[in-house]
Amino acid sequence: MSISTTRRHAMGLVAGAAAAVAAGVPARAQGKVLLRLSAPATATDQRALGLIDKFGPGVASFAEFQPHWNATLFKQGTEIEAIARGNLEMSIASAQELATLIPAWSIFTAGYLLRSADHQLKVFANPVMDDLKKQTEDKLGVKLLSVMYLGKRQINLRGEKEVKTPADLAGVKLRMPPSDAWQFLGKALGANPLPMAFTELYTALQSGAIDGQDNPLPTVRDSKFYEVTKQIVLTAHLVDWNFLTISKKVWDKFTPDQQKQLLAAADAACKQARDAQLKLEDELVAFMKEKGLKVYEPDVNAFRTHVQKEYLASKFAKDWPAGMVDKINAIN
Ligand code: KDO
Repeated sequence: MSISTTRRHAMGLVAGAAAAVAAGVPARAQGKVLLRLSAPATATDQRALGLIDKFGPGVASFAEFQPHWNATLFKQGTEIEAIARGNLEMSIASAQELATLIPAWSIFTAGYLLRSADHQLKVFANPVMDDLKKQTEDKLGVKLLSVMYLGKRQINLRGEKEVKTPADLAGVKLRMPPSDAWQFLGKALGANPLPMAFTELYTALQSGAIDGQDNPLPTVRDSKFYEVTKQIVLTAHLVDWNFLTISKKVWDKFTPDQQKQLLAAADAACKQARDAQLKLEDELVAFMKEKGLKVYEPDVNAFRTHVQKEYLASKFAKDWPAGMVDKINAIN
């Protein structure tokens, strides 16, 4: 039985696409590489806007950037595994999720270590990070392209009781993202931590299933948590960062020039997001007060002392490379 030309052509396309996928590189029309990114961030978050405005266009000549926001493609914390299985090309990773796979990353889940967006950039570019980056590439098959400033994490509560020290958080059901390192941070703050995905947060605050959460002010505004909470406690307990990541297998298939363009586009996207987040952090205390929230300045030294004591006595500190805390503190 003869096979029609159309069918033969279609079978040729399928075979070609299958070969490309087998090589671990998603096939695309016009020879562009598909770069699917999955993240729990919303499409209006500054990190998303930076990637849409700068990263996608910056690599458009050889790749198709396809972002999936609100964890609609992969659940928060499962993206690294999806990349390892070849089902995803990019993610916005946190040190806390990397720490579940490479324990030494937990050094960056410790409160009050990173001091500012500028300190983050200098630490990320410092040789002190080389071994962690190499382990992440070699063991997880993930390359860190650039650092994303998430912001200063503050405590955001449904209750009205003023919080001055960690003792005031005793018994408070504080949602933290789902991983050991995150849960420990909640405990180190003095609260009763509960694991919950970011996408469930608004409803849980609205229903009272939790007493509060922690996130930078831009996130509190972007996800409208101010509608279902009553106060912000300016602990600034973690100057938080994420990493724009790409599958090492996909990265290795690009030419040196394409890799240069990927890095430049990643840095441009992260710079746009960082500048926007910093501007918002300056403006949003007034915004939260206008929305009727109390904004308290706690005894930050009491929080810093308590959190650092808890971490240094914890199992996490045993996984930290010798001398790394001092090296990070010495970066100015
Ligand atoms: C969160 O779940 O609270 C968190 O802030 C953790 C971050 O690492 C990051 O995943 C962030 O959520 C999402 O990007 C949503 O902003």
